Amino acid sequence: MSNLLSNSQIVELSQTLHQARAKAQEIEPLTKTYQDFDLAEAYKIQSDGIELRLKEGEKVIGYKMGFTSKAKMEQMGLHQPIFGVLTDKMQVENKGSFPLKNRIHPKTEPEIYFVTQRDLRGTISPDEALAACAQIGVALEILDSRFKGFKYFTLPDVIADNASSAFFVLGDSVKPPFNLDLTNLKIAMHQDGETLFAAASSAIMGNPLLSLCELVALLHERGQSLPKGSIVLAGAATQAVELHSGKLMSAELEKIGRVEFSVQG
Ligand code: OOG
Ligand code: MG
Repeated sequence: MSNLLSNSQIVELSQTLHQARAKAQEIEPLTKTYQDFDLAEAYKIQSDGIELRLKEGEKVIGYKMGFTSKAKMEQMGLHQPIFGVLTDKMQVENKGSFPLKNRIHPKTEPEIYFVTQRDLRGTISPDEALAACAQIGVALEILDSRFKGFKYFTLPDVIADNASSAFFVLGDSVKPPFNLDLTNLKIAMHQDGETLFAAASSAIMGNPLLSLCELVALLHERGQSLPKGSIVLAGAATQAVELHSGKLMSAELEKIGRVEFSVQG
């Protein structure tokens, strides 16, 4: 790790983000008010922030990938895959309601998710990734950046902010044996039944399984593996949209099913 930040600065920044989330108060991007830092330091701020949540009783249950499709890269102006950590407290029930109270500026986006049934480490192929899946399903991720106006411009900022993670809803899924071509499934997001965005699953790195491989590689770079039983969000295939009170948000993934939640004011 390089030394742009001291350990105490890393701790301070993770606490600043933790407080911003707890109080639902947006802050300026860290690199704007503070100073530049690198990707390794950004992941350290992220994991210190997760430690703060674990101390409050939360449990890590998986990971989410970000910027794995062109639509997302272009929406946010950043072009390299990143990951964030998912905890049990972030999960919202399928068909449940999501209150806007105590949120900053939440958005939702359609995702494909995996649940793994064996530990994964190092460099793996899409076939190995598929063989390690116990479930493949459709999800809606609910993002809520801690940064002003949902704008941050740099990868270190968004990585430190746990890749804008806030909540996620897991919907229908299928179990092995998988008779699916994962590169060619239609995925669409709707608001009150009206389609907002649709894409092919190949929008995610050409094959969403490559996003799972990329996560395992990114974890390996940090000396970590992906434990069996992890939930993994592969990254949105389309842009994200803002949430509005009273709306029913849903996503459909061809051959797999549906996920939905309603937004409460
Ligand atoms: C960062 C998170 C990106 C995805 O699916 O690409 C992400 C953001 O959009 O602020 O979750
Ligand atoms: Mg996402």
